[in-house]
Amino acid sequence: YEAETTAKAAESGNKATERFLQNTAFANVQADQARISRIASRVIKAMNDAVIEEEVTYDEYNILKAWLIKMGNDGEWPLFLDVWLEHSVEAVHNSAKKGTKGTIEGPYYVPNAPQQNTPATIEMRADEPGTPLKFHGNVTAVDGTPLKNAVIELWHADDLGFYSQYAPGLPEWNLRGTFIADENGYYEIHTVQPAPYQIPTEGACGQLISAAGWHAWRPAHLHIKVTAPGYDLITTQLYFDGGDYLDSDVAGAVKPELVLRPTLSADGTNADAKYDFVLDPA
Ligand code: MBD
Ligand code: FE
Repeated sequence: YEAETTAKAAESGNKATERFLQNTAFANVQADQARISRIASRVIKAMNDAVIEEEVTYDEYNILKAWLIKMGNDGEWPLFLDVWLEHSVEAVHNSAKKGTKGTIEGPYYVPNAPQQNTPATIEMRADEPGTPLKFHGNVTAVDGTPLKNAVIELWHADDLGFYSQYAPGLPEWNLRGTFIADENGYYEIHTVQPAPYQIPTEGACGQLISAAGWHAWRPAHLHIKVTAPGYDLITTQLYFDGGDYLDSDVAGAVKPELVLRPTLSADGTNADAKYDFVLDPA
């Protein structure tokens, strides 16, 4: 798996940027001039307040300019925004939901992953490293109705912390799939446990992290989108109890309701994690 370890910030960053720009879902949002003025003024004021209160120098101002230019050159705007801002957007978006908690999507979702009925095994290499994980549970509505044929999209990093399509040397759909629950809303997906994920260190985001003395890690996580006809789509992530960085996720996206407590087989080689999803009506 040597090739994966050569993943470069600019490679994954530029792919995330390209992919994002292909997504035109927001292209027709109507501009509300008063709202734009209000929000833009607040953001500009927050930056000016920081400069005045911290007595920012010209040297520091020029470092900021160079760093923002690097952010674009590295293609890391999606990474920067998803790590340090998306969690607040998600909080607003899901504030009225009663079902399963959402959390951020992050920069590495790819739509239209190969679809299978469950029980199913996600696409992986014949010699895929990592602890085999049986991930299963029920999908219901908030009123308890089982949601037959619910659709579960799952994507996650491999045992070395790399995502297919964003790190070199991985099959296109490795550890990505779309799964259809059965007629009782039960799903069962066989995969491997992901490793914690480290934000690319040599790009603009990594530069900030090391300059500030922070760490660049996210706890190991599964990314999931769940929906069913007539129900809201929820985008979320699931984490692993006892794993590293659960209390210090660089992206601030961990919620206690989203932590799995897998059981291990008697010989310790296989993990089993059950999680029930609950959807809000559309
Ligand atoms: C990830 O895998 C991720 O989930 C987020 C939020 C940011 C960067 C990489
Ligand atoms: Fe992720």
